[in-house]
Order: sequence, then structure tokens, then C-alpha cells
Amino acid sequence: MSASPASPLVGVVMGSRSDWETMQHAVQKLEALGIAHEVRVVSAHRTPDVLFEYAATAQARGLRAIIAGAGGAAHLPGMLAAKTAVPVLGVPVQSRALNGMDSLLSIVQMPAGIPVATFAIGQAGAANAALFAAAMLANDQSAVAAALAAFRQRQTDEVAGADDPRR
Ligand code: RP5
Repeated sequence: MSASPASPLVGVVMGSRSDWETMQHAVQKLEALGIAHEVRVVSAHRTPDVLFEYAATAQARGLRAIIAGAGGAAHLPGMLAAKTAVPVLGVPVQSRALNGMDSLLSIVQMPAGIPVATFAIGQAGAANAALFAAAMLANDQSAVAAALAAFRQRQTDEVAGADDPRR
């Protein structure tokens, strides 16, 4: 496990090391916003006991959100959500066979009762899951609220400063 020095508020988990190419975009956003986080590979089908342990201890360890990325038959986010009260933000990883449609439908189609917030397939979803976790934390953490507002302002300024696509 890699963790930022402060006690992690956000857990970033993924079903395989092969998901890192996608999930690194969530981690980059958390780092840019100064949000303490941890990163782990937790596979629902290859390491189910690790998944249960991770979910069962998440709240007591202080996690406020779990960003979970998986591809294919992507049951990791739903299984985590079934085992913890910590909000789970699901990121569908783009699969080779079905371009991530399988991942998306596996994550988004949770039966009523156990919610998983589901984001776009791939890099955009990973980045937005981190920004969403930041927005949740910003409700009671003024430093995160300020960092998020600054990020959004920079983004606005970048578009406004280059609004002629020919240049
Ligand atoms: C899922 O299977 C993972 O989340 C990954 O997206 C997919 C493929 O995993 P690997 O075979 O690359 O390890 O569990």
C-alpha cells in the first residue's frame, strides 16, 4: 500500500494492477488538491478476503470515500459498498473486449438498497470520481473547498484564455 503521510481520507482501490493506467488519474487529482489518500489493488474475485477486510475496516480507519475502479465483470465497487457504510464511487475501466460497456453496466446497475455512485468509463471517470470525493470532503474541510474552487477557477481561466480554436 502506498499512502500519503497524513491519515488517508480517500481510498483508491482497483481490481488489478492493469487498472492503474486509468486510476492514476484519480490519484493525480487527489494529489493536486492535497487530499490524503491511499492506493491499493484489491480484487473481488482473486483476493475476496482482502476485499472484505478492506471494506470492514474502512470506516474505523477514517476513510470518508472509496474510489473503486474495475473492468469487465466489475463487481469490486458493489461488493465494497455491500460491506461498508463509506460512500463508494465506482469507475468503470475500459475493457479490451467490450470497451468498458461491461464495466459500466456492472457498476451502475446496482439493485435498490446498496448504492454505488458511478462515473464515466475510463480516465474521465477516474478524474471526476476524485473531484466528487473532494466535493464531499469540502462540506466540512475548508482547505479542500479552497483547493477545489481554485482548480475550477484555473480550468475556467484556461478555456477563457484560449477560446479561439485556430490559435
Ligand atoms: C478486473 O479484471 C480488473 O479490474 C481489470 O480491469 C480486469 C482485467 O484484469 P487483469 O486480467 O488485467 O489483471 O478484475
